[in-house]
Amino acid sequence: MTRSSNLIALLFLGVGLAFQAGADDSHKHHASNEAKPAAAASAALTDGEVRKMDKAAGKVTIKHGPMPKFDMPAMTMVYRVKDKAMLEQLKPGDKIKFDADGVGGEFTVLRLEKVK
Ligand SMILES: [Cu+2]
Repeated sequence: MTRSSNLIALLFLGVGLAFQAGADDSHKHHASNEAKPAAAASAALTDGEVRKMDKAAGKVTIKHGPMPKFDMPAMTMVYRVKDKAMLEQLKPGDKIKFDADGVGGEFTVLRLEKVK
């Protein structure tokens, strides 16, 4: 009799813990959502120099500095741009700072600032 009442007590304890775990999960989820913008904002921009643009294709060739994010040394390479309008302000030789990411398997410039 004592054993079975202990078992019932344990079952209740178990249910209580399950409820608590559920509450904790939603809290964590909320917290990680809040952390996202901070991580994006802290992403460093990479230095680069525009070599040439292909406005029709929405691509730009950039001679860029090291990109630790991609484990990439300094090099010259072609990037797709997120928005073709980003190319309107550029001309070969422009110094820029930019952020890129892999989008659909292609390195894509998400953000670009001219350096004066
Ligand atoms: Cu590169």
